Amino acid sequence: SLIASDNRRIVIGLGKTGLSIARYFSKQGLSFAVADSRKAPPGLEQFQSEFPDIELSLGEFTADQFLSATELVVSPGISLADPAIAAAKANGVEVSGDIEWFCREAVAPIVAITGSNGKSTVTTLVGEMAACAGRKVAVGGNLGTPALDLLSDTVELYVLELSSFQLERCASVGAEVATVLNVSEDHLDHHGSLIHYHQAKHRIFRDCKQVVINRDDALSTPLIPDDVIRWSFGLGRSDFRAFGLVEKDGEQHLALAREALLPVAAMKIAGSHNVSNVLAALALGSAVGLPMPAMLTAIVDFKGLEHRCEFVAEVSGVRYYNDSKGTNVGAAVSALRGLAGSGKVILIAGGIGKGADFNPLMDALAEAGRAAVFIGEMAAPMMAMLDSRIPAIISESMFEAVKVAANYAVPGDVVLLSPACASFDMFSNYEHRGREFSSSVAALAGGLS
Ligand code: UMA
Ligand code: ADP
Repeated sequence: SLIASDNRRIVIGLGKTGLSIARYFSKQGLSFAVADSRKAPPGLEQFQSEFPDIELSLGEFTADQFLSATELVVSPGISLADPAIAAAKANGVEVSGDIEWFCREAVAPIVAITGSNGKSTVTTLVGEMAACAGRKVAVGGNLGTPALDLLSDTVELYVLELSSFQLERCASVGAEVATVLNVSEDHLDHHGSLIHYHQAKHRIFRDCKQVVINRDDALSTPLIPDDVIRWSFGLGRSDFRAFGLVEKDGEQHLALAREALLPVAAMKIAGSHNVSNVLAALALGSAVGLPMPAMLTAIVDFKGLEHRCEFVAEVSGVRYYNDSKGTNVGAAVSALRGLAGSGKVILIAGGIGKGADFNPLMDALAEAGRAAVFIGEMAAPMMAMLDSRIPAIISESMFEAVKVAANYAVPGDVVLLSPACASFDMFSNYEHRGREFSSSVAALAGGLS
């Protein structure tokens, strides 16, 4: 399975990203080989039909496999700590990723978005704002279409969601405007510590022209030269180039400087974290010159994404929300606090814990929760950490969890699935988990009616 020595550039990984890199290199006339540690990677069939003549190596990487390469272009799902990759790197082999190649090639301005939570929501909304303004916009990256597949001469604006894995293998982004929306613990099993994760995210600011800073999260503030233009957002007062909230006619409004722009109540997406996301999108859109009326129209029309604090149904006076994409502690805490209104929340949480500290979630639960239902690998540890501060129970299936949660709820309450964990112990992915939740709610509603 050794790569022939005349193939000095090796694409590692044959998923969506690997395929997009292969397409780009072959279009550019650059020679390359491909390696994937799996025997049957998802992109295999597609690759063999598009590139029958390109050398491919499948199966576990070996220490000497990459040593004679000049460059490894590594997919985001493969750790740079992989022994074979680390050995090559230590030997002077260059390591890059798809975003590095994209940024070298892209001509149109790039809006680059990262952060622990809210990336997909903000990326999608900025894309819709640009479309609403009549710009030819391409939206992708960690969200949906791999960046290299977006490259086109007709694109006027790129809006990219970038993960810490994509950023850690990109030397320079050179975005027109970049933001780290917020930083809370996630993927610590991979990055090892919050500092490494923070460093990976802040690479997004390299060589950017403008930045957007979250005034409510000090960890989002970049160390950058003074000539870089700064915009900001936060739930406090607005100011010059600073989006925030003001009260007008007894109502909260989104605002820029001293100007009220839109009542918060006009937004369709729920929770204070989503107010923050909308203000971030306004700041990013303003930085690339999108007209305010188009941005506000896009906000009013925006229904949010599936599995993100998505309203499912109201049954017997209890509202059910699917936040299956709440896969870390910060996300679940903000969903819980954001949706707790007049009633209390019955939270369904648990799954694979990724090495996080769950105490902040237990504290939020003790304040805003009526009860908790825990599922998956983290169920027993979460039960112990909650320490009987509110009623809690462990459930073996999503349907049972929803049934138990419904029993705890009283009219006016919210039942929220926001697991704070990855889903792979019980489900194929977060979408599967969210669908199981929604269908359980539907079954429950059917049984009651
Ligand atoms: N893998 C191997 N051996 C290999 C290569 C990959 O076992 O040689 C495994 C990885 O460990 C991983 C899986 O295959 O479990 C997929 O890895 P990949 O790098 O081939 O992934 P792609 O299909 O190219 O998808 C990636 C992003 N996936 C990851 O970062 C894990 C997608 O984000 C992204 O949409 C896509 O590129 C296009 O840019 C997904 C994601 O879950 C949605 N991202 C994480 C998140 O949002 O939290 C970071
Ligand atoms: P990402 O792409 O970063 O995972 P999403 O927009 O898909 O972000 O939202 C994922 C989850 O993160 C949501 O379901 C919600 O629980 C939480 N969330 C969204 N926006 C924020 C925010 N601004 N701050 C904290 N948590 C958030």
